[in-house]
Amino acid sequence: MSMTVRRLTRAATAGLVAAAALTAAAHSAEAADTLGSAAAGQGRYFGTAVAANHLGEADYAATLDREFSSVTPENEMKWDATEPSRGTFSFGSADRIVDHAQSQGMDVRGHTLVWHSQLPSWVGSLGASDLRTAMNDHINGLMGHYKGEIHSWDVVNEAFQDGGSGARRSSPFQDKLGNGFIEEAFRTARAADPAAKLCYNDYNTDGVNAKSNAVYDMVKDFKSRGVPIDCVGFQSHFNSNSPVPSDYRQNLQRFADLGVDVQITELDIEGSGSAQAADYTKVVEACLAVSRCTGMTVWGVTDKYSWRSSGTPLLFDGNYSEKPAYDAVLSALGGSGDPGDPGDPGDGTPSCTATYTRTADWSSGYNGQVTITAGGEPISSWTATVTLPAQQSVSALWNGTPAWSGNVMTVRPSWNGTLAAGASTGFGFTVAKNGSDAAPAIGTCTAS
Ligand code: G2I
Repeated sequence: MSMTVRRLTRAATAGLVAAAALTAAAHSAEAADTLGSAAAGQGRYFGTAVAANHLGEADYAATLDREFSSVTPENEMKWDATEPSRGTFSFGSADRIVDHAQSQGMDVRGHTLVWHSQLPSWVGSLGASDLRTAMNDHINGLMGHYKGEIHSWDVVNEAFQDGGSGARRSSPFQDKLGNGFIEEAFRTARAADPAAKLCYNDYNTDGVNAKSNAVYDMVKDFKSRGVPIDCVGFQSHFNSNSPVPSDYRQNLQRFADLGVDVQITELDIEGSGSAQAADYTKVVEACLAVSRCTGMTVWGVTDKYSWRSSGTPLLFDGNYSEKPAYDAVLSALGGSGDPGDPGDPGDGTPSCTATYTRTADWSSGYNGQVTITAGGEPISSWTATVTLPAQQSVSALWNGTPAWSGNVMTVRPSWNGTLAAGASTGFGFTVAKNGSDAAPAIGTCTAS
């Protein structure tokens, strides 16, 4: 299909999509038992990052379609994916995500137009004048293709350095075009799709600090000079080294007070159980407390495909079961779990989730650890299965009692069966690889 036809098709479809989104919102007002519908009840969207290559997985698509009202392509709209060589645009994977979202009445966030990372090498080798043209051509190419179909674009991503200086990060754009490249990108973006909200997006700007101060000063300057900017994205990748800041809400509010919307754009919080759930609650409550916080996006559907998968930072585990963090988010959004949903608090049904990490690795073997987390009810026992690749064998196991059937190891508690709601335990094991380095498959956790 030629690009012209594709553009016409995309624009014509956009009208239908708006109608579908309205229907979804009207329907959801009645039963706020999903993230998207509960957030809609608060006038917000609740989105997730999506990878095109997982859309064919039935459980992935079902969870995505049921729970979320917005999607962000995780990698598919980045420069290396969309313009791998100068002037040759490829939209196949991004189109798959946009088409899927539209068929479900979901909105789409565009991520990202100008970023130092996932940048093809040809961009870095251009001289200043060519680079300026290439940057503007890239913005026009993407925004033109998706004109009218993207609710917010991350126009510029991560242009400030980490640490205390508040300085700009070195990149081909910064080094060759100077500070003005950000302003130029926003002006080009406004002309390319006047209906899209234009965001600046960054990480470690979630609390008040030197980096967020520098972004704040830039936004203030843009607003005072009429440079088009509509929103600031706070990525919000949290873990024990970078916890949810105590002044998170205050920081969101000071940006909103400059006259821009704020969005939580890439939320994930490493951890598990009730501690992780409590951190998610803080984030949702902060957004809801700021009227210009228009929506939240988690950076992935399931822990198993997270960029930080070993930190199990998302709302659904590797089996697409709702984690305590899911219940906490739903509840903070004012939604209520379906009493029939295993894992929802108060359903009276014991449940658990099992997540796997390789904790040590050497040429002939490895150690695996399975973390068992109780759902919304206390449990007195749990059962998890570990299916090993055919060649591998287990030489030791601790904190669990194994039973074997072929290469399937069923593990029950040794001393650690009793768990409070949301609490975690786990078992570990040592595997002889015997020539296979593949990971074991962890089955669904059952509890009593
Ligand atoms: O690093 C987390 C995020 C920080 N903010 C900007 C986001 O765009 C960024 O997303 C991550 C994706 O979640 C990863 O999936 O960006 C990474 C790259 O900067 C993505 O990782 C890349 C791998 O590095 C590549 O090896 C891989 O080919 O994903 C690619 C596609 O799977």
